[in-house]
Amino acid sequence: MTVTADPHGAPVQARPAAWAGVPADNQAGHGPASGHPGVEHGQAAGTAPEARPHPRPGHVVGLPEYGRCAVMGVVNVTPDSFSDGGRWFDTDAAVAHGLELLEQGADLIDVGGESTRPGASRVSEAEELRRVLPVVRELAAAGAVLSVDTMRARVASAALESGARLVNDVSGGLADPAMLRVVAETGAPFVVMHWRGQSVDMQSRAVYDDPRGTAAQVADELRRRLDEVVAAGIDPERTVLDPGLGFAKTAEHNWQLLAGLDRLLALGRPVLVAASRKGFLGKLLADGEGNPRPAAGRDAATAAISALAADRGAWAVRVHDVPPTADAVRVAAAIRGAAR
Ligand code: PMM
Repeated sequence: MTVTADPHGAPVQARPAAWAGVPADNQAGHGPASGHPGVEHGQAAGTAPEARPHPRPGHVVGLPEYGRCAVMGVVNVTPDSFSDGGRWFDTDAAVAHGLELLEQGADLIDVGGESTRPGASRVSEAEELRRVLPVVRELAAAGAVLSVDTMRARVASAALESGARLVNDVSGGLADPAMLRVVAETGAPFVVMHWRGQSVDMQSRAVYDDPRGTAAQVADELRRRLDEVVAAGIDPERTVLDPGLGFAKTAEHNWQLLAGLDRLLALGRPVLVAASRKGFLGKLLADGEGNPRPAAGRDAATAAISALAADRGAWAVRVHDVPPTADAVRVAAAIRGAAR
């Protein structure tokens, strides 16, 4: 890895040596043609200051090309998710909800059978399979582009066989030693989220002490994880990075990560932002007595983050309430289009 100057003041990590052979303009739209900060927007002496660039969201091999920030709608087939509290626990309700999200403008649907909220304990593999597979099967049959939100290799492989296209592992392959091999063998695209341990005690690991800031530290840890993922045989062109908002992060860390999204984008892979309804939004929007705003009242704030993340060059945003985000990413795309 080498570090080059960024006109916005942040060091830019060059792509990992493991995939240095890939031509830069094939790398997720963050190559010379991408408009990514630090790659082509150096300012020559004596010229007018440059406008803030609008980096492209990039492309993930194995998934459709969206041409703007994609909208990932969430279907939690769980009785206990903080965000939607078991509303889609029943298979038929989950499938109907997935279809509704597609109609509302979701580009892909993320189906999960295990809650990862802070303090959550694990469900059994059998139970996770029971929750997820029928929903994946039915939504795939309806033509949905599906991702499976799982930390288990067996759930990932069964979901891929049932029609899922993307594996969204919040542990980035760390929770199950078989995960990277399964993903490499199937050739499925893979979300590598920043993760420091299981939800049950992850908040004790919310310690970031890098003098360059939280985003720089998370980006370094994600880059190392990406190197390991690629070394395990996963095509780097099929990877997506995710800062893991709320996972071993305080509210302040989440805001710092959103402020420092460029650090993650500079790793040269598409970035997924999943802020939807999370606790830091509840805290921001607390009432006069300091009571956090309940999850159901956090959708406007979520849509605001969707617009901002899309403008910054996020590949996708993962949300529970699709309509406002479907509009937000289109607004961002229109502004980006007009800026060209
Ligand atoms: N957060 C949750 C679940 N899955 N996947 C990715 N890639 N990134 C995240 O931040 C993430 C995730 C927890 O939220 P939920 O329980 O509302 O789905």
